[in-house]
Amino acid sequence: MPSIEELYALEILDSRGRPTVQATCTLGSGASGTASVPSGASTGHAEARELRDGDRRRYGGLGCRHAVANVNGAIRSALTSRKIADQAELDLCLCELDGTPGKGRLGANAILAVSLAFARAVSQERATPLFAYFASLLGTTPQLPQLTVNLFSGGKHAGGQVSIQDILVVPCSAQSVDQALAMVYAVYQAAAAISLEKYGMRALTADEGGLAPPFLDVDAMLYDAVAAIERAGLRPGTDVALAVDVASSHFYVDSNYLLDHARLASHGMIARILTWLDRYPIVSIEDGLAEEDWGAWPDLNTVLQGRALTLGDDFLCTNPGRIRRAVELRAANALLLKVNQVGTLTEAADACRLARAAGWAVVVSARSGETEDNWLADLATGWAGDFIKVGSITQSERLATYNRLLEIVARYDLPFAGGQYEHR
Ligand code: 2PG
Ligand code: MG
Repeated sequence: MPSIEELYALEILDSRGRPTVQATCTLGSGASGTASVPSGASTGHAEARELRDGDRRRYGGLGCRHAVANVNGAIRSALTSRKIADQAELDLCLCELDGTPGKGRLGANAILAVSLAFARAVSQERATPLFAYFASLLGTTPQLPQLTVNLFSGGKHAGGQVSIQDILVVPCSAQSVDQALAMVYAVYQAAAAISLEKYGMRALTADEGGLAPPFLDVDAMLYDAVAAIERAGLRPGTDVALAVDVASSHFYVDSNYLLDHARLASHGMIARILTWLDRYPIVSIEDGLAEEDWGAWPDLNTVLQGRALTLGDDFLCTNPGRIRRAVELRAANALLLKVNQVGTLTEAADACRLARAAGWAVVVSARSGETEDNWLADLATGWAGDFIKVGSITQSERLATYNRLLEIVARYDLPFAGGQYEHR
């Protein structure tokens, strides 16, 4: 049974230059693990609460000194020199110590840093790779995920030149992570060339490294994505399909969707999504409706059935209660899993378990604010995610995760989840 000898946190910066929390956990055996916490920009209302300092003179109020002080103070005092049976006991202790439903007292950022650092330390103590430790939490057989890679960005990740947030490419004919990355590279280069020709844009990128030319509307974005696949010498839908993060909560105003100069009610939004599906090889629609538009989600799920995944991000917030409700209502069939939306590994594992029990697909996702920490690659592999969503292939905070996937491929003989979701 591990005991925590020392806990230490510090404030570091994420890929947007905003503060976040890094923690190191050292066990009685001397094994030690360090982990850093990501942060979102297009966040759901039901997400666990990051603790930010609120002092506008420093990082516009986004400092994490209080969260760090909570790790080095209250959390350290409660946990050091104490035997901890396992991850579930540690995470429960952290939740009880916080005592609020949203983890806003100690901060979900402080709590997750400790939850992850403990996981790394225990995996080191057991001399197992981190993905194997994660797999042991859920009882899964590790598997490498298929990639979904950000190509074009809009919405909150790119200054809102189009309302929707991301068009991603899914290299569905790839037989390995390595082949998938090489295909994505070819499409990304073709997309950069198209952006230069059409919009005179150098490859200036958005928060996650996606290209962000001034598209006129969503159709222009999807059209160029297909053109990039073709220019790369690949077959749209057969070699490379598309996934869309509509992130529609962020343009849902007074029960209407403000999209491409139109004002759409829920059924109008669903009809619009269907026109995209008719024209482009789309295999997944994320947050096609707003997080509070519960009544319309089952209709969306029905019309997408057999054509594309109905993927819930802000809608579900990796929150077991919301997932249960969505399963009952048949409101989705895929979970976007972000550990920091819920705040501990154990609660994220519960969310994953619920989704799997309902027969849903699972997409393990990074945040738009990331660090060089690569634990997400191990999580997606250990929990046998169908897909991983990391962002684009051009920024080191994203490549840390892709490169860790390549390392796992090279060192361990694991199956690859690719090939399951070809466009039909
Ligand atoms: C999303 C994520 C990742 P953010 O909406 O899916 O792309 O963005 O981390 O800003 O919530
Ligand atoms: Mg999203």
